[in-house]
Amino acid sequence: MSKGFPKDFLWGGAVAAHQLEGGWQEGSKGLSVADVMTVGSSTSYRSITEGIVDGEYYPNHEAIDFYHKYKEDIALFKEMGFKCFRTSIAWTRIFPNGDETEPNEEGLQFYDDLFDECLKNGIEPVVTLSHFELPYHLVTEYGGFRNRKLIDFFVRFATVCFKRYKDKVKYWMTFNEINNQANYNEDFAPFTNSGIYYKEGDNREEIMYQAAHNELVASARAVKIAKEINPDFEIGCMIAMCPIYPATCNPKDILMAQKAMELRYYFTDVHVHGFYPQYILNNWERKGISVEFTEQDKKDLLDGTVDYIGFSYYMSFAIKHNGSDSYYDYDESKDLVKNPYVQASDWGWQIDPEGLRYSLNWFQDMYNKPMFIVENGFGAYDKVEEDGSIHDEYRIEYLKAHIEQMKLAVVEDGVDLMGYTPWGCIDLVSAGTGEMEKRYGFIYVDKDNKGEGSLDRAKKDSFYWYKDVIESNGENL
Ligand code: BGP
Repeated sequence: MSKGFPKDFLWGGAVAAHQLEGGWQEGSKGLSVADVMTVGSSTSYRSITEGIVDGEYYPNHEAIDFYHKYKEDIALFKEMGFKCFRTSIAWTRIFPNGDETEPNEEGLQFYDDLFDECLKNGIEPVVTLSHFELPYHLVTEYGGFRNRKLIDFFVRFATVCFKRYKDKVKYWMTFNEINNQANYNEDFAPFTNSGIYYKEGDNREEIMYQAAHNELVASARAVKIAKEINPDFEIGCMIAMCPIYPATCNPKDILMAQKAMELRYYFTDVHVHGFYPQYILNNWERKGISVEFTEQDKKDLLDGTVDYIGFSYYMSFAIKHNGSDSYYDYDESKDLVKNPYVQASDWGWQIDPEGLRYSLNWFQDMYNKPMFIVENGFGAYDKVEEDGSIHDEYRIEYLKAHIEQMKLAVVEDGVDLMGYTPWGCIDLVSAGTGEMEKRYGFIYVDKDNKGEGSLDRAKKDSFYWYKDVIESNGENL
């Protein structure tokens, strides 16, 4: 039995390009779906259909200006002792419209500089290829990932990145939280990479399955090509993990929870095993869902299985049987219930550290693959005191409780965990709401929800706490 975390455990932090870079029109970057998002999640659908509207505020345009300030920020990550830094490559910096045949050299150069800066500081870059920042042109022109043409566009983008950074980046992930789109009841899911918004009369479920399939095939093809470019690459999938518990021990609730888990996590089966579980195929047949699924797709899925499971963990859910005859007629937005045993954040996210241990064990039991917790964190309002200090003990408490459970999973349960990168290690724009004031960082950034502020950086109490956690390899919590 191990005593603690492995010696080479990858402690670090995670961000996504669109949530912190800014520089939305610099270096010949194109417009992404994130660039048309306003503040307030309810505006997402309008934003995506209307594009840029005069007089509106678009938080990602400047974000926290990491595009110009990255050296300063990486120096702070180094000070905390980061072994790795997870970010994404903005697709629109490399292919501004997404469908060009030649990449944009200025964009490629930016990431060369960024990765060099990380490596110079002893920080290993961990890269997500698609993190909710699809070229907007691919939505307006092609309808997003419902269109199979996007498979080729993604593979081209991925191939360019693998070739260019093959000696700088070892750890990759294809699609961030690919399974978030399972909730097709949202009109437009900014939390997905699919670029899908639904219209009146659409068969949403069918469109979702097709888009998800196209992404899974695109991912598999990219993985296969990546291994040809550099066999030492480690390529993972990225799953949003919110375990769904049965609300009671009523067998109907238990079965409901099991089915809800299947519908939310079958993506992992396809990524890891290279084929669909039978319950999905049966579900398609029963509901008359037709997904274009070629013989070549079958081969590609098998040839492009992932090396590890990257996942985010923020919260857990609970579910009650909804009375319908089929356990497959389930709607996340209606059937989830409040868990009376846990507290929630100001945004209603249920805080459940044990759920992280449960998730690690669940993945281990289901897939027996190495895992990487690439997001975990506490979005909260922070207060800057008169002397400039920021006492975020609630964040420390959240992270400490989660790391404790992660440690139990490693030490007692023996799960295979590669690393831990808390989300939003520096304050950034919220993906779900566009707010700046839903903060996750160890580093405070002076900017508010309206875009006002100096953009100055400041260390929160959690900065010093996390530094000590890393230094002691998770012993001092
Ligand atoms: C995950 C995303 C991130 C991130 C995080 C927190 O779903 O991968 O991009 O933003 O959630 O969510 P939010 O920003 O809405 O608080």
